[in-house]
Amino acid sequence: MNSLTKNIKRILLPLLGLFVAVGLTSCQSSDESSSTYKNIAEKSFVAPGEYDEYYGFLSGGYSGQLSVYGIPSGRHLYTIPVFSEEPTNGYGYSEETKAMLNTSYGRIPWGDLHHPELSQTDGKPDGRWVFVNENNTPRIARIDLKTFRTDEIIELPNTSGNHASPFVTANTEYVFGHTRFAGPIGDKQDVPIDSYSENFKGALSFIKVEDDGAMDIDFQILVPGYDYDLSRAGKKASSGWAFFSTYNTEEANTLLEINASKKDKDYVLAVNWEKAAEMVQQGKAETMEVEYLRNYVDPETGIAKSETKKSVRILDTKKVKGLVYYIPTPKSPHGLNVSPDGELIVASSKLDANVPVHSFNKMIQAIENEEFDGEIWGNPVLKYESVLAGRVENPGLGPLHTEFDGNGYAYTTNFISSNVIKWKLDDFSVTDTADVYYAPGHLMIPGGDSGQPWGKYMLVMNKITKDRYLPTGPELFHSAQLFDISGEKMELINDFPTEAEPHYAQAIPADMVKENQVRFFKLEDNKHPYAAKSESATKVERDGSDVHVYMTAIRSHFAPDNIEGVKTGDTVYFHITNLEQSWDVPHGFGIKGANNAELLIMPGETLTLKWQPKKVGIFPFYCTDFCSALHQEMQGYVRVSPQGSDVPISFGTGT
Ligand code: K7E
Ligand code: CUA
Repeated sequence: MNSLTKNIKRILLPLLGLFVAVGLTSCQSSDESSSTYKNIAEKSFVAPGEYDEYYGFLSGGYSGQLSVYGIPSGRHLYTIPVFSEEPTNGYGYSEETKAMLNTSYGRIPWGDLHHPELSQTDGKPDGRWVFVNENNTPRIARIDLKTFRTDEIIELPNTSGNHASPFVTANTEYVFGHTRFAGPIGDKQDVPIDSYSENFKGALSFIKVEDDGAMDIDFQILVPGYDYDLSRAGKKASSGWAFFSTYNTEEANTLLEINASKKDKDYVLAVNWEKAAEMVQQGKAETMEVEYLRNYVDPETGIAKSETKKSVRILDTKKVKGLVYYIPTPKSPHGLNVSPDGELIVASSKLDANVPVHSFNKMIQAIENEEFDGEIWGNPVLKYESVLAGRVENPGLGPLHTEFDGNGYAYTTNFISSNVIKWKLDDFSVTDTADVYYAPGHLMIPGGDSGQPWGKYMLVMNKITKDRYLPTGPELFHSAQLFDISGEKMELINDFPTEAEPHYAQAIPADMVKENQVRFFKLEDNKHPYAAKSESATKVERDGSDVHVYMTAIRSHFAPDNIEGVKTGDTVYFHITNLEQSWDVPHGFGIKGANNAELLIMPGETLTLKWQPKKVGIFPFYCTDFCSALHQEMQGYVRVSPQGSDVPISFGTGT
């Protein structure tokens, strides 16, 4: 072997070794990735017939509804109608539910739902209710988790765009919300838009929640006309306080994309709600005349009612001091989150390079030591450096929302850089970054905004789905991506489309809700005034041009199923009682030409469909829910005669 050959060997052999090594590595990595996928599949797979670990409640955004998903499977379990009519079960169409959508602006069939928030006891989600906000025509709804039904909707006066809402205090003493769009408050409503700085204000609403869930506005706090974006209650050390992010402290009324981004800092507004409640108790609030509606389901009859409220108690922070403090916070913060121990207040400054984290203790000290930096309406602006606990440096671009895992870490979404960072609460260092597809808004860890997170899963809700699922034309659902966060690294384990646009979500261990589920309503408890609790109680009664049909449904017929004597110009009310007394036997009711929807009637329940026949003829009705082998036989006829006809009312089965 000559020296040349030796030299070639010397060079080539290691190279060959390198190739082999590279080959092996790539081989290994493909083994690794397939085993990774197997792991992932195991982590989110819920076998047929098995139940998910968590109920996830995802806002439906502009659908106005709340979607229920199983976590970790991503299975869509149900959609709870809240602010929008729902043809699936006749919510908003039946006479029993129509009033839920009443407002002081008239009846509104649609809403924009952003934030679900579970009720809490001792700072921990308790599984009683979930509250949701309506962003457009300001309302807060309460959903009962025994029935997954909307039981109450309250309107917020002096509010436009109820976005910083609906967050609860540690024992659900209050659910609160804040106006996003400032506006004139009080008698003087007809003002020039450019008189913003003079006339526009903001109002925070504190809504008292009774033990049975009933809500009413206890008081409002008047503050300057900024845009209030998000909020959370304090907890533990900081309970008694609530914190709100603001933008547009420039008080611009046009082209906000430029004009509301001018100032170096906006504020986090710290509100001592406990003190405010005391002051209201001491009679220090003024009473303002307003008009707002409270809609609620009468627990006896199951029929929704509206009541009009005429006044609200106001604490004006121009006059009442010691309730609010302004914490300077860089660049139009969006998300506002409080750590599980109540000490850290994270405001995601969406236009800043860092995420500022404020300290509650430092805030209290700064108040005591009067470390102030000016005032607003006579209320102190605290020194930024005096309150700042630290910064998450270079978190990514466009930080929006943060949640906590209860194990010393926080997770923040970056809208622009399409990722989530995991960072340490003790030194604000970033320990992991995970890409998401694509622009994330909120993220959710079960209990992750409460005093006691269940830090196993994290759901990230993204704005742009693009190539994640089969295309559905120009319009796409948004995506939710589930991560396992039990290890050091965030691991993507599931990916599923969501209804409309989920903003925020909440989740709770399934056992805390599952056992309390109502499976059917007891017929003996049915106090509906038009219930027919047996076939012998069925009848048809005329009252002027109103015709009331007391009808029953049971597998597999309606009684009565032949009705005559109805005339054009009549208003017919079909009051249908489902006589079944076992789980999962709903009956449906649809009639040709009805201008509303079907009814889906649960066992033991009575629901009413209003029908105004406009044409003469024979109108079939039928059960819309495949309830039994003879479901197709579950049908009947109404004969409609001309207005002046003398066909008498008659009804029956099998005459
Ligand atoms: Cu960030 Cu309305 Cu809470 Cu959407 S909001 S993301
Ligand atoms: Cu009853 Cu189908």
